Amino acid sequence: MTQTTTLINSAPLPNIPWEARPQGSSAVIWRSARNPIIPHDLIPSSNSIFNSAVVPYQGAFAGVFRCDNTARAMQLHAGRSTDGVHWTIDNQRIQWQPANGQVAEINAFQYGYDPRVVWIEDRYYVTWCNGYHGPTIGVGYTYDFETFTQLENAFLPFNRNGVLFPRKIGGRYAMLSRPSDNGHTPFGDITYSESPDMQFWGRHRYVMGAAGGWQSTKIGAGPIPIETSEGWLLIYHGVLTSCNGFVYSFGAALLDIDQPWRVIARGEPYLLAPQAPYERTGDVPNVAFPCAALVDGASGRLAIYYGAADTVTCLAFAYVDEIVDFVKANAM
Ligand code: BMA
Repeated sequence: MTQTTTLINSAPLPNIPWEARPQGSSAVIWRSARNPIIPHDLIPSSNSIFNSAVVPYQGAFAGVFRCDNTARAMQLHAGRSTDGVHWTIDNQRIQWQPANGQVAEINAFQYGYDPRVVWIEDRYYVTWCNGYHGPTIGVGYTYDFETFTQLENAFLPFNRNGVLFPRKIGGRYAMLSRPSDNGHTPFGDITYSESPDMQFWGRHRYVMGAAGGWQSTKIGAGPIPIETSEGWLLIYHGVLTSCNGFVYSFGAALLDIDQPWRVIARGEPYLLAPQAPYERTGDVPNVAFPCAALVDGASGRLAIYYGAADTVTCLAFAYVDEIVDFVKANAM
Protein backbone atom coordinates (compact mmCIF):
# COMPACT_ATOMS: atom_id res chain seq x y z
CA MET A 1 0.00 0.00 0.00
CA THR A 2 1.11 3.57 -0.56
CA GLN A 3 1.55 5.78 2.44
CA THR A 4 -1.64 7.68 1.70
CA THR A 5 -4.14 4.82 1.34
CA THR A 6 -4.86 2.34 4.09
CA LEU A 7 -7.59 -0.26 4.19
CA ILE A 8 -10.13 -0.05 7.01
CA ASN A 9 -12.01 -3.08 8.38
CA SER A 10 -10.53 -5.48 5.81
CA ALA A 11 -9.25 -8.70 7.34
CA PRO A 12 -6.10 -10.36 6.05
CA LEU A 13 -6.90 -12.83 3.29
CA PRO A 14 -3.61 -14.62 2.61
CA ASN A 15 -5.30 -17.21 0.36
CA ILE A 16 -6.90 -14.60 -1.93
CA PRO A 17 -6.81 -15.84 -5.54
CA TRP A 18 -3.93 -13.97 -7.07
CA GLU A 19 -1.70 -13.69 -10.10
CA ALA A 20 1.13 -11.17 -10.25
CA ARG A 21 0.94 -8.31 -12.72
CA PRO A 22 2.31 -9.55 -16.05
CA GLN A 23 5.94 -8.71 -16.61
CA GLY A 24 6.39 -5.49 -18.50
CA SER A 25 2.83 -4.34 -17.80
CA SER A 26 2.05 -1.15 -15.93
CA ALA A 27 -1.72 -1.70 -16.03
CA VAL A 28 -3.73 -0.81 -12.93
CA ILE A 29 -5.83 -3.93 -13.45
CA TRP A 30 -5.01 -7.19 -15.22
CA ARG A 31 -7.01 -10.25 -16.19
CA SER A 32 -6.46 -13.74 -14.87
CA ALA A 33 -4.55 -15.93 -17.30
CA ARG A 34 -7.06 -18.63 -16.29
CA ASN A 35 -10.11 -16.71 -17.55
CA PRO A 36 -12.83 -17.62 -17.82
CA ILE A 37 -12.55 -19.32 -14.44
CA ILE A 38 -16.14 -20.62 -14.59
CA PRO A 39 -17.35 -22.00 -17.92
CA HIS A 40 -20.89 -21.45 -19.08
CA ASP A 41 -21.85 -25.11 -18.56
CA LEU A 42 -20.16 -25.96 -15.26
CA ILE A 43 -23.40 -27.52 -14.01
CA PRO A 44 -25.79 -29.61 -16.11
CA SER A 45 -28.66 -27.15 -15.75
CA SER A 46 -26.78 -24.04 -16.89
CA ASN A 47 -26.75 -22.15 -20.14
CA SER A 48 -24.43 -19.52 -18.64
CA ILE A 49 -22.84 -18.59 -15.28
CA PHE A 50 -21.85 -14.95 -14.85
CA ASN A 51 -22.39 -11.76 -12.79
CA SER A 52 -21.80 -13.65 -9.54
CA ALA A 53 -20.74 -12.85 -5.97
CA VAL A 54 -18.17 -14.57 -3.76
CA VAL A 55 -16.93 -14.06 -0.19
CA PRO A 56 -14.35 -15.62 2.12
CA TYR A 57 -16.02 -18.43 4.05
CA GLN A 58 -14.54 -20.66 6.74
CA GLY A 59 -10.98 -20.40 5.46
CA ALA A 60 -12.14 -21.01 1.90
CA PHE A 61 -14.74 -19.32 -0.31
CA ALA A 62 -18.47 -19.43 -0.94
CA GLY A 63 -20.76 -17.54 -3.22
CA VAL A 64 -24.05 -16.96 -4.94
CA PHE A 65 -23.99 -17.42 -8.68
CA ARG A 66 -26.18 -16.23 -11.48
CA CYS A 67 -26.94 -19.35 -13.48
CA ASP A 68 -29.29 -18.90 -16.38
CA ASN A 69 -30.61 -22.36 -17.09
CA THR A 70 -31.24 -24.08 -20.38
CA ALA A 71 -34.80 -22.78 -20.32
CA ARG A 72 -33.08 -19.34 -20.06
CA ALA A 73 -34.61 -18.71 -16.63
CA MET A 74 -32.41 -16.40 -14.53
CA GLN A 75 -31.64 -18.14 -11.23
CA LEU A 76 -29.37 -17.93 -8.19
CA HIS A 77 -27.30 -20.95 -7.14
CA ALA A 78 -24.99 -21.43 -4.14
CA GLY A 79 -21.37 -22.53 -4.62
CA ARG A 80 -18.15 -23.27 -2.78
CA SER A 81 -14.46 -23.23 -3.56
CA THR A 82 -11.23 -23.97 -1.73
CA ASP A 83 -9.16 -21.57 -3.84
CA GLY A 84 -11.65 -19.02 -5.22
CA VAL A 85 -10.90 -20.16 -8.76
CA HIS A 86 -12.29 -23.69 -9.05
CA TRP A 87 -15.93 -23.81 -8.01
CA THR A 88 -18.53 -26.38 -7.10
CA ILE A 89 -21.97 -24.97 -7.78
CA ASP A 90 -25.26 -26.57 -6.74
CA ASN A 91 -27.22 -27.78 -9.74
CA GLN A 92 -30.48 -26.76 -8.06
CA ARG A 93 -31.30 -23.11 -7.53
CA ILE A 94 -31.51 -21.53 -4.08
CA GLN A 95 -34.90 -22.08 -2.48
CA TRP A 96 -35.55 -18.94 -0.46
CA GLN A 97 -37.36 -19.52 2.83
CA PRO A 98 -39.58 -16.58 3.77
CA ALA A 99 -38.59 -14.94 7.05
CA ASN A 100 -42.22 -14.57 8.11
CA GLY A 101 -45.80 -14.63 6.85
CA GLN A 102 -45.56 -11.21 5.24
CA VAL A 103 -42.53 -12.21 3.19
CA ALA A 104 -44.31 -15.42 2.22
CA GLU A 105 -46.66 -13.23 0.17
CA ILE A 106 -43.81 -12.09 -2.09
CA ASN A 107 -41.82 -15.34 -2.03
CA ALA A 108 -43.14 -16.83 -5.28
CA PHE A 109 -40.15 -17.27 -7.59
CA GLN A 110 -40.18 -15.30 -10.82
CA TYR A 111 -36.47 -14.79 -11.47
CA GLY A 112 -33.30 -13.75 -9.67
CA TYR A 113 -30.06 -12.35 -11.07
CA ASP A 114 -26.92 -10.28 -10.49
CA PRO A 115 -26.40 -11.18 -6.79
CA ARG A 116 -24.13 -9.43 -4.30
CA VAL A 117 -23.06 -10.98 -0.98
CA VAL A 118 -21.68 -9.20 2.09
CA TRP A 119 -20.86 -10.11 5.68
CA ILE A 120 -22.55 -7.65 8.06
CA GLU A 121 -22.27 -8.18 11.81
CA ASP A 122 -23.34 -11.81 12.14
CA ARG A 123 -24.38 -13.20 8.76
CA TYR A 124 -24.02 -13.04 5.01
CA TYR A 125 -26.59 -10.80 3.38
CA VAL A 126 -27.53 -11.36 -0.24
CA THR A 127 -29.08 -8.74 -2.48
CA TRP A 128 -30.15 -9.50 -6.01
CA CYS A 129 -32.36 -8.35 -8.81
CA ASN A 130 -35.59 -10.04 -7.82
CA GLY A 131 -38.53 -10.49 -10.11
CA TYR A 132 -41.64 -9.11 -8.42
CA HIS A 133 -43.87 -7.67 -11.13
CA GLY A 134 -40.70 -6.34 -12.67
CA PRO A 135 -37.16 -6.19 -11.37
CA THR A 136 -36.55 -4.87 -7.87
CA ILE A 137 -34.01 -5.47 -5.10
CA GLY A 138 -34.44 -8.74 -3.22
CA VAL A 139 -32.81 -9.05 0.20
CA GLY A 140 -32.02 -12.18 2.17
CA TYR A 141 -29.38 -13.79 4.31
CA THR A 142 -27.58 -17.02 5.01
CA TYR A 143 -25.23 -18.32 7.66
CA ASP A 144 -24.00 -21.39 5.81
CA PHE A 145 -24.75 -21.07 2.06
CA GLU A 146 -27.16 -23.97 2.42
CA THR A 147 -30.24 -22.39 3.98
CA PHE A 148 -31.28 -18.99 2.67
CA THR A 149 -33.87 -16.71 4.27
CA GLN A 150 -35.71 -14.09 2.26
CA LEU A 151 -36.63 -10.68 3.69
CA GLU A 152 -38.86 -8.00 2.21
CA ASN A 153 -37.81 -6.46 -1.09
CA ALA A 154 -35.93 -3.25 -0.39
CA PHE A 155 -37.67 -1.12 -2.99
CA LEU A 156 -40.60 -0.88 -5.33
CA PRO A 157 -40.04 -2.09 -8.88
CA PHE A 158 -38.21 -1.08 -10.98
CA ASN A 159 -34.73 -1.21 -9.54
CA ARG A 160 -31.47 -3.05 -10.12
CA ASN A 161 -27.94 -3.27 -8.77
CA GLY A 162 -28.72 -3.16 -5.06
CA VAL A 163 -25.38 -3.18 -3.26
CA LEU A 164 -25.12 -3.10 0.54
CA PHE A 165 -22.30 -1.36 2.40
CA PRO A 166 -20.40 -3.78 4.65
CA ARG A 167 -21.32 -1.98 7.86
CA LYS A 168 -23.94 0.40 9.21
CA ILE A 169 -23.32 4.06 8.44
CA GLY A 170 -24.64 6.58 10.93
CA GLY A 171 -26.30 3.69 12.76
CA ARG A 172 -28.25 2.39 9.74
CA TYR A 173 -27.81 -0.20 7.06
CA ALA A 174 -26.89 1.46 3.78
CA MET A 175 -27.47 0.42 0.17
CA LEU A 176 -26.72 1.72 -3.28
CA SER A 177 -29.24 0.98 -6.01
CA ARG A 178 -30.19 2.00 -9.51
CA PRO A 179 -33.84 2.91 -10.17
CA SER A 180 -34.74 1.67 -13.65
CA ASP A 181 -37.55 0.47 -15.89
CA ASN A 182 -38.93 -2.90 -16.93
CA GLY A 183 -36.77 -3.29 -20.04
CA HIS A 184 -33.18 -2.87 -21.15
CA THR A 185 -33.14 0.47 -19.39
CA PRO A 186 -31.60 3.29 -21.46
CA PHE A 187 -30.82 5.42 -18.38
CA GLY A 188 -29.62 4.91 -14.83
CA ASP A 189 -27.98 6.73 -11.94
CA ILE A 190 -26.67 5.40 -8.64
CA THR A 191 -28.67 6.31 -5.53
CA TYR A 192 -28.19 5.73 -1.80
CA SER A 193 -30.76 4.61 0.78
CA GLU A 194 -30.63 3.67 4.43
CA SER A 195 -32.59 1.43 6.75
CA PRO A 196 -32.78 0.93 10.52
CA ASP A 197 -33.83 -2.71 10.22
CA MET A 198 -33.04 -4.11 6.73
CA GLN A 199 -36.77 -3.85 5.99
CA PHE A 200 -37.82 -0.20 5.66
CA TRP A 201 -35.61 1.84 3.36
CA GLY A 202 -35.61 5.63 3.05
CA ARG A 203 -33.64 8.88 3.23
CA HIS A 204 -32.84 8.36 -0.44
CA ARG A 205 -29.96 10.36 -1.87
CA TYR A 206 -28.63 10.86 -5.37
CA VAL A 207 -24.99 9.73 -5.65
CA MET A 208 -23.93 10.10 -9.28
CA GLY A 209 -25.26 9.67 -12.76
CA ALA A 210 -24.30 8.66 -16.26
CA ALA A 211 -21.47 10.80 -17.59
CA GLY A 212 -19.38 10.72 -20.74
CA GLY A 213 -17.76 8.02 -22.83
CA TRP A 214 -17.88 4.46 -21.45
CA GLN A 215 -20.46 5.48 -18.82
CA SER A 216 -22.64 7.73 -20.97
CA THR A 217 -25.87 5.67 -20.95
CA LYS A 218 -26.15 4.35 -17.39
CA ILE A 219 -24.11 3.24 -14.39
CA GLY A 220 -24.64 0.80 -11.54
CA ALA A 221 -22.76 -0.19 -8.39
CA GLY A 222 -20.66 -3.33 -8.68
CA PRO A 223 -18.89 -5.08 -5.80
CA ILE A 224 -19.48 -4.24 -2.13
CA PRO A 225 -17.76 -0.86 -1.47
CA ILE A 226 -14.30 -1.15 0.11
CA GLU A 227 -13.54 1.06 3.10
CA THR A 228 -10.26 2.98 2.86
CA SER A 229 -8.65 5.98 4.47
CA GLU A 230 -9.46 7.90 1.24
CA GLY A 231 -13.18 7.07 1.22
CA TRP A 232 -15.31 4.14 0.10
CA LEU A 233 -13.79 2.67 -3.02
CA LEU A 234 -16.70 1.90 -5.33
CA ILE A 235 -16.13 -0.18 -8.42
CA TYR A 236 -19.08 0.28 -10.74
CA HIS A 237 -20.16 -0.62 -14.24
CA GLY A 238 -20.86 1.93 -16.90
CA VAL A 239 -22.66 1.49 -20.19
CA LEU A 240 -22.36 3.23 -23.52
CA THR A 241 -24.69 2.79 -26.46
CA SER A 242 -22.96 1.91 -29.69
CA CYS A 243 -24.59 1.31 -33.05
CA ASN A 244 -24.49 -2.38 -32.11
CA GLY A 245 -26.02 -2.00 -28.67
CA PHE A 246 -24.85 -1.57 -25.08
CA VAL A 247 -21.19 -1.89 -24.10
CA TYR A 248 -20.51 -2.64 -20.39
CA SER A 249 -17.17 -1.58 -18.86
CA PHE A 250 -16.21 -0.83 -15.29
CA GLY A 251 -14.41 1.92 -13.44
CA ALA A 252 -14.09 3.32 -9.93
CA ALA A 253 -14.97 6.24 -7.68
CA LEU A 254 -14.37 7.32 -4.09
CA LEU A 255 -17.34 8.13 -1.85
CA ASP A 256 -17.35 9.99 1.47
CA ILE A 257 -17.08 7.59 4.41
CA ASP A 258 -19.87 9.11 6.54
CA GLN A 259 -22.03 10.52 3.75
CA PRO A 260 -21.46 8.12 0.85
CA TRP A 261 -23.80 10.03 -1.44
CA ARG A 262 -21.03 12.64 -1.68
CA VAL A 263 -18.56 11.75 -4.42
CA ILE A 264 -14.95 12.58 -3.58
CA ALA A 265 -13.46 11.59 -6.92
CA ARG A 266 -14.56 9.67 -9.98
CA GLY A 267 -12.22 8.22 -12.54
CA GLU A 268 -12.84 9.40 -16.08
CA PRO A 269 -11.20 6.43 -17.86
CA TYR A 270 -12.51 2.92 -17.36
CA LEU A 271 -10.53 0.33 -15.44
CA LEU A 272 -11.54 -2.53 -17.71
CA ALA A 273 -13.52 -2.57 -20.95
CA PRO A 274 -14.62 -5.65 -22.91
CA GLN A 275 -11.55 -6.39 -25.01
CA ALA A 276 -10.73 -10.04 -24.33
CA PRO A 277 -12.37 -12.54 -26.70
CA TYR A 278 -14.55 -13.99 -23.91
CA GLU A 279 -15.81 -10.47 -23.08
CA ARG A 280 -16.52 -9.61 -26.69
CA THR A 281 -18.21 -12.84 -27.70
CA GLY A 282 -21.03 -14.66 -25.94
CA ASP A 283 -24.76 -14.52 -25.35
CA VAL A 284 -24.53 -10.73 -24.95
CA PRO A 285 -21.37 -9.38 -26.62
CA ASN A 286 -19.21 -6.65 -25.06
CA VAL A 287 -20.09 -7.03 -21.40
CA ALA A 288 -17.74 -6.88 -18.39
CA PHE A 289 -19.95 -6.77 -15.29
CA PRO A 290 -18.34 -6.90 -11.80
CA CYS A 291 -20.40 -8.14 -8.83
CA ALA A 292 -17.78 -9.00 -6.19
CA ALA A 293 -14.25 -8.30 -5.01
CA LEU A 294 -12.05 -10.06 -2.47
CA VAL A 295 -9.56 -7.90 -0.56
CA ASP A 296 -6.48 -8.94 1.36
CA GLY A 297 -6.41 -6.42 4.18
CA ALA A 298 -2.73 -7.18 4.80
CA SER A 299 -1.36 -6.53 1.31
CA GLY A 300 -4.08 -4.51 -0.43
CA ARG A 301 -4.39 -7.13 -3.16
CA LEU A 302 -7.78 -7.13 -4.86
CA ALA A 303 -9.46 -9.93 -6.86
CA ILE A 304 -12.47 -8.72 -8.85
CA TYR A 305 -15.08 -11.21 -10.07
CA TYR A 306 -16.95 -10.17 -13.16
CA GLY A 307 -19.29 -11.69 -15.69
CA ALA A 308 -18.14 -11.69 -19.31
CA ALA A 309 -20.53 -11.44 -22.24
CA ASP A 310 -23.38 -12.70 -20.01
CA THR A 311 -21.85 -16.16 -20.47
CA VAL A 312 -18.91 -16.92 -18.17
CA THR A 313 -17.31 -15.74 -14.92
CA CYS A 314 -13.87 -14.11 -14.87
CA LEU A 315 -11.27 -12.73 -12.49
CA ALA A 316 -9.14 -9.60 -12.64
CA PHE A 317 -6.48 -8.40 -10.20
CA ALA A 318 -5.36 -5.04 -8.87
CA TYR A 319 -4.04 -3.28 -5.79
CA VAL A 320 -6.49 -1.12 -3.83
CA ASP A 321 -4.01 1.74 -3.40
CA GLU A 322 -3.21 1.82 -7.10
CA ILE A 323 -6.90 2.06 -8.01
CA VAL A 324 -7.33 4.87 -5.47
CA ASP A 325 -4.35 6.69 -6.98
CA PHE A 326 -5.73 6.07 -10.49
CA VAL A 327 -9.11 7.55 -9.57
CA LYS A 328 -7.56 10.62 -7.98
CA ALA A 329 -5.08 11.19 -10.80
CA ASN A 330 -7.75 10.78 -13.49
CA ALA A 331 -10.76 12.34 -11.78
CA MET A 332 -13.35 13.84 -14.10
C1 BMA B 1 -28.24 -5.82 -17.49
C2 BMA B 1 -28.34 -7.02 -16.58
C3 BMA B 1 -27.00 -7.69 -16.47
C4 BMA B 1 -26.42 -7.98 -17.83
C5 BMA B 1 -26.46 -6.74 -18.70
C6 BMA B 1 -26.00 -7.01 -20.10
O1 BMA B 1 -29.49 -5.22 -17.68
O2 BMA B 1 -29.29 -7.93 -17.09
O3 BMA B 1 -27.20 -8.91 -15.81
O4 BMA B 1 -25.08 -8.40 -17.69
O5 BMA B 1 -27.77 -6.24 -18.75
O6 BMA B 1 -26.87 -7.88 -20.76
